[in-house]
Amino acid sequence: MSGKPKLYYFDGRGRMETIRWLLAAAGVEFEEQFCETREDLLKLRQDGHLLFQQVPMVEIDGMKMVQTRAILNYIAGKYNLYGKNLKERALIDMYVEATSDLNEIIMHHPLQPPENKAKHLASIIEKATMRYFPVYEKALKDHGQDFLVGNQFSRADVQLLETILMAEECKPDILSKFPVLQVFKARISNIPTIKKFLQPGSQRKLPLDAALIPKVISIFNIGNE
Ligand code: P9H
Repeated sequence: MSGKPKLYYFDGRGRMETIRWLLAAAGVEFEEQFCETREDLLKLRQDGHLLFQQVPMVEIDGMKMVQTRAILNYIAGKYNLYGKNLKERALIDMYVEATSDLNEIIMHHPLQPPENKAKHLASIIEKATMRYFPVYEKALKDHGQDFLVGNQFSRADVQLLETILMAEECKPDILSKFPVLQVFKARISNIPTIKKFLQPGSQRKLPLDAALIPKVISIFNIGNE
């Protein structure tokens, strides 16, 4: 074991991408083992590596962690991205649970049947612009600080930036009515660790595309569970 965290998932975003973002933002190098086939997933199960028979799984500090939120909480705590006290953590949790809700909708968009794509995209844009982004725009405007919580960099900033970029892939001008978020996006994107992760050639994954979708469907037996 190299001491670096090792991530077990398929070679794409899905539920592992936010974990990649948080490790990258913390400046932590990590290794990856990709499930290319269903056999790869079944092998991880047979070898007893998956507590609930599911990935993402992250080997870190001698643990085989599963459950995305549990993994994110551990990384945020370990690398001081979780606020200075319980109240800040509470606010961070409210913010990241909301970005996760929007992220969850966006990450499933590529897996939508063609006849449902347009409606699903419309709901992404509606929720982003009417429910979630107005909250972050107001919070940043009201306190005028560089970061969402406690005037210091936290997982809330990382996960909001990730979700903003995913939403912009759905609708490039989705931030047109959010001037403060536009400035926030530029500021957080220029943090050295994140700037490096946004460079081509990093371990950041591309959106699920036509080539990868059938592979994901076969690995996880989607639709035949
Ligand atoms: N609570 C792939 C692409 C986009 C979105 C989701 C899945 C849930 C957590 C095998 N893992 C399709 O559903 C694949 C979870 C973890 C847990 C899995 C099975 C998923 C996907 C792969 N499915 O937050 O970690 O749903 O292992 O038998 O359940 S990810």
